[in-house]
Amino acid sequence: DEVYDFGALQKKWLPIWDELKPFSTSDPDDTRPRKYVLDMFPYPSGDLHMGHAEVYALGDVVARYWRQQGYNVMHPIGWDSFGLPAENAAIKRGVDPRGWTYDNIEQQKRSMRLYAASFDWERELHTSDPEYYKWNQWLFLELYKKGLAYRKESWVNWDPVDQTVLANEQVLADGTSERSGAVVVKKRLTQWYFKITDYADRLLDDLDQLEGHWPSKVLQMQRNWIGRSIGADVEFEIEGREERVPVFTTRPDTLWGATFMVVAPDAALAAELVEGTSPEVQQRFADYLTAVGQSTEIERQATDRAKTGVFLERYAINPVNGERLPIWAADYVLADYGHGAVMAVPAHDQRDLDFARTFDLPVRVVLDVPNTNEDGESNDPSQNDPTQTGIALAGSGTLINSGPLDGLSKADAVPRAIEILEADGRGRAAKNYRLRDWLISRQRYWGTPIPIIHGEDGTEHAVPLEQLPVLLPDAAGLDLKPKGTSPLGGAADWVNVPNPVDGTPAKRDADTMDTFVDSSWYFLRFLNPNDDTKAFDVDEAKRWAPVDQYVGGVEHAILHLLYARFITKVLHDLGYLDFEEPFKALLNQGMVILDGAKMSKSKGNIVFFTEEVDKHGVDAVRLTMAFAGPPEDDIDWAEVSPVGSAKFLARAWRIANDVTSAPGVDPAGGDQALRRVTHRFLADAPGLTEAFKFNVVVARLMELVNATRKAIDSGVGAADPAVREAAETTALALNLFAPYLAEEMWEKLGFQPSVALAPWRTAEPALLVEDSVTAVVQVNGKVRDRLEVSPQISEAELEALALASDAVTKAIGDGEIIKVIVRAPKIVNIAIRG
Ligand code: ANZ
Repeated sequence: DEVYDFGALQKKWLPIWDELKPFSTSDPDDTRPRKYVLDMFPYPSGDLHMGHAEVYALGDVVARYWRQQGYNVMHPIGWDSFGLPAENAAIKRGVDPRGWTYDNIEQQKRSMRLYAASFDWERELHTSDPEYYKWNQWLFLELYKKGLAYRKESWVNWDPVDQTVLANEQVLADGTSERSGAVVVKKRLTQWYFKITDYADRLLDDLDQLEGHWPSKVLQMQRNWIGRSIGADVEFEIEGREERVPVFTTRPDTLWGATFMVVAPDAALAAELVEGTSPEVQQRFADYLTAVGQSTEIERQATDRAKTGVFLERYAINPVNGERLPIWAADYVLADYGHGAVMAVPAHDQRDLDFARTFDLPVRVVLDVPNTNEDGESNDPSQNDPTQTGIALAGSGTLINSGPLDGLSKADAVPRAIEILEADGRGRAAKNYRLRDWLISRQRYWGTPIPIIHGEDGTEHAVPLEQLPVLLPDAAGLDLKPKGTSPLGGAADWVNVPNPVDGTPAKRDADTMDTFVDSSWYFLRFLNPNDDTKAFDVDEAKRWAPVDQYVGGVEHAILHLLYARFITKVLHDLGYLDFEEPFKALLNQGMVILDGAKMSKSKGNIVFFTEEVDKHGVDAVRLTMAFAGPPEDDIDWAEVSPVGSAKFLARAWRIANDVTSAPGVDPAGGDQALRRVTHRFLADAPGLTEAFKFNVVVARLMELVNATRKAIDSGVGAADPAVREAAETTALALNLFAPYLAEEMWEKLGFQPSVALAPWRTAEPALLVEDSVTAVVQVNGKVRDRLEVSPQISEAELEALALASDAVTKAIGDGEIIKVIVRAPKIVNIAIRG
């Protein structure tokens, strides 16, 4: 008997697949319907890790599944190979980031091929190849020409360790850098931006189309990130100042309750207002501004933080009632949201109330908010006084103390207030977004050079298309250490170029692009990765895109997905794409953890990919990933059993070895009980797979293998065609989870490779009509017959059937029946004397 030797199978099948190319999608005459299954491509930080092992196992289940269902499946892979880690590693070791990156790619690729995900390797790409980043530059210029790429000076998030700017999305909730862990500070710099805010409404509204196809958590995170608020802009006159000051409010209904105004200390407006006030105020303000500079945006927004501020000794006039409102500068108002100033309504806004209580400012209730206890009865009215309770009345109610709005509900008062403001030219309906433009320039080496040339006179010139790519200069001789300006600026030969207009001395833009630009459109490049005449092929995109199923980590819930959605919409508007959402469906896998903790180098609790694969084999590791639980859940590697997986695979392997019937034999006459198990599985597995219940499919497959083993060992025998049918079904199913063994079983069962191209089989309806169970009939403890009966059979019916059996009557002979014990539907025990 042969043994299950995963190492031998891996050695045997890899070269055969290389030869057969079963996963190639390059045949233009292929008429099968298409599916595009995409796994998020890896960053080559070293060898593959267990997180990769999970995502590529699960993504491959989907790709292989659709292939079995008769689809032509595009399933490409490449490397997201620009980025800071390469550069930091290079600085640390004094090597070239290019060498470090491509060495890692080589290693990952070897592991990836061994891991046997069904990728079309002819489409492999690396974003750090000039053949790829040339088209990043093309994309940049497309946006530039449309006014969607622009440069401005602004406050940016600055990572003081990596010495580079960060997108808002790269600053963690605690105010530290996602990259280096350093506390992020603000710095004023001129940077390149992509105008994603122009697309805010579409990015938000189109999320509705993805409902049910993307995890709802991700949809919610995207919605929050875009953060659309609907309200009004209200213009306030300022005493002693020409221009009015607009504020954004979501509650124009509370305008009569405004008792002061607050401006962000770091907004230009604050500095303007403070000019011409007393020297004491100016000093106090200057000190405050310095203090504010130390805190992060997150801290400033924290609700539990003590309120601080400075009275500017200036006054605003409420446009609806002419009241004088003192103007304060306070850091809970942010400079770059709305207009950097608010009308403060302490009775109905908690932050304003906290501030008013700190500085003893007036509070005026303008909404009668019913205050009811749990039984719905009215409570003590003092409970409704924010000055006493310290709790702002945030709910709905009836307007009071509000002139023309009195008696209206909040819902009616909001539009009415806007009408009143509009009639007077003092305001209008307005929307605001949390979303900011996408800061794409980085002062680092290992990225795509920005294809712009700056003239001495400050003019900007796009590098002509025929001069693309603007190649990265050689790293040799450049100082890559972070210093706040791009290392590319140090490459004199590279940076100094003639002005494309008049030949006068000019300089290349020395910044490189955020690597999220690279990954915002890579799914299109896979369609024609070797075309050096265009970024992607419009017809191929029509044929294959959008991606039918995207698979990857929830860590990309905001940034990457939002950027890819944005770029897709831009390319749609430019006429290149006929769709507006890049990823029709999204599956987020959980993390692989150990003993309940995230694996990390510093904790020393890393499970290594190569070690697991060496120990248990690729198939067992992949099966373990699929069997561990719902894909979204984290997998604790201490609680799963790759050893158990390997044992199961060995059991499946022995079945294929045991089968003695010839291929093609008609299973109709085979054992009905086993056939029912097989066909139930054939019927259920597709729906379970499409619902991502891979673990259930594996559990059901284990049942099938157990049933087959029992049939072989218990009289049905290895020659029964039902056994062959079950073994073939097992091989087809294992193709999703354990491709090496599946291929070997398939061959053993007498078929040509590849099992990955063999179609799934349809269940025979007759075998699904009603499940039967096997009832055992014993006479004096000895099994005399087995009966196929309905699981719902009654005791009396089963007893009657048992006593009518030929084998049983024969066994009883002349004996006298003393007792019949029936346990429906499984057992009948007959005791006789004689
Ligand atoms: C008056 C008011 C009364 C407000 C009330 C709220 C409740 P979202 O939903 O986040 O858009 N605001 C406006 N600009 C701000 C800034 N730059 N920094 C901090 N806060 C700012 O919040 C909009 C509300 O946040 C606005 O509506 C404004 O306060 C405040 F009972 O105006 B409101």
